Amino acid sequence: MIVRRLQDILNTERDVKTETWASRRLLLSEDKMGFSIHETTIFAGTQTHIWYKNHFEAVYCVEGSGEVELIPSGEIFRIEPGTMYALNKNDNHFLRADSGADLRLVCTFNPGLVGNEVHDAEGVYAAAPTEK
Ligand code: 9YT
Repeated sequence: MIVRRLQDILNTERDVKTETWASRRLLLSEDKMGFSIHETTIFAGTQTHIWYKNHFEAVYCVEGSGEVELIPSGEIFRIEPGTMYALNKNDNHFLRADSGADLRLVCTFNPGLVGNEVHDAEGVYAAAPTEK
């Protein structure tokens, strides 16, 4: 059994930060579960372009509020505590956190992330190597 606590991975290599978010990677591909789980903070008032062409991601909001805008349709979905969204079509989108408070999300990826991924210029994470 694997037990990990957020406090144990803060400021380690499993704590990946960019200008608009911090992702605490609790479970990764190397844990051999077939998916990964992260606690992600999207910083208040920011916008991130995301397009996971190589992964499916499901996201559950536990704190804060914001919105997802699909590209190119412009359709907007409000995100607040209790909302789950799943990018089952590798949906290209903007993720925005409202100003005033950070957005706190639990994110799961299939296939699991290796651990050091950050978005490239197109909002993509590189394909994970095949799990052994
Ligand atoms: C919701 C989302 O995809 N945010 C960007 C970071 C990502 N969740 C991650 O790597 O944990």
